Amino acid sequence: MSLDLFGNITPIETALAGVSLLKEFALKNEAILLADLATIVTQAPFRHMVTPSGFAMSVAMTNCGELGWVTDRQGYRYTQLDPLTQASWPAMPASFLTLSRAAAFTAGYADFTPDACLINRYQTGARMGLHQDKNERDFTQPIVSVSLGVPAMFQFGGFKRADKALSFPLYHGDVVVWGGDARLRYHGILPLKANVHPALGKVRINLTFRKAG
Ligand code: MD3
Ligand code: FE
Repeated sequence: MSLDLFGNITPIETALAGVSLLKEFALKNEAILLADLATIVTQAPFRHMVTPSGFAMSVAMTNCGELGWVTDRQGYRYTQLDPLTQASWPAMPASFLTLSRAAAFTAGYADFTPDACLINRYQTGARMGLHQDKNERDFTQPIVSVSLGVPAMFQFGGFKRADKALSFPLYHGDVVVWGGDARLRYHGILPLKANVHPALGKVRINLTFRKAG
C-alpha cells in the first residue's frame, strides 16, 4: 500500500478497493474458451437489445447459464429463456465455470458459483455508458469479467453517475474480480478504437459472470 504525503491511502487506492486485476489469467485456457463461445453463439446469437427508452445498444449481447440478462421496452431483467428463440440459454460450459471460479477464489471468494454469464461483443465504435449493475439479488457476490480480443478503455467511477471516473485499459486475457466496495460503482467502456486482434479480428468480447438469482 502506498501512502500520500498526509499519510492517507491515495484516492486511486480508495477507488480500486474491491478490485482484483488478474493480468492474462484467461490466456492458458484461451483455445477452449473461444471454442465454447463459438458453440454458444450458434445457439443464442449475438443481438443488439433495445433499452427501456427504445434505443438499440451498440454492444451486441448474448448469454449462457441458467439466467441471462436482457433489456427491452419493458426494462432490464434476468430471464430463463432467450426471448429470441424461447429456448433456455445455452448451459454454462465447464471452461467458463472453472475459469470464473478460479478467478474469484484467487480474489478471496471461495464459493462463487455464477448462474449467469452475459457475453458482450464490441465492434469498432461500440460503447457502454456509465451504469451500475443492480439487477442481481445479492451485491455481496462479486462479478468476474473476462476481456478477450482488441483492447478497450474501461471507465470506473463512484457511486453517483456524475462522480469523476478513472480510465484504464483492459487487454486480451485480463480477468477482473469486482467485489466489496467496487461492486456498486458506476462503470463503462469508451467507444472501441479500430484495431485487430490476431485470434478474434476487429472485435472485443467481454464475459461477465454473475450470481444473479
Ligand atoms: C464493476 N461490461 O456487462 S466489464 C456489463 O467490458 C459491463 O463489457 C463491461 O459493465 C464490458 O455490465 C465492463 C467490467 C465490469 C463488469 C461489471 C461490473 C466492471 C464492473 C459490475 C460492478 C462494478
Ligand atoms: Fe456493468
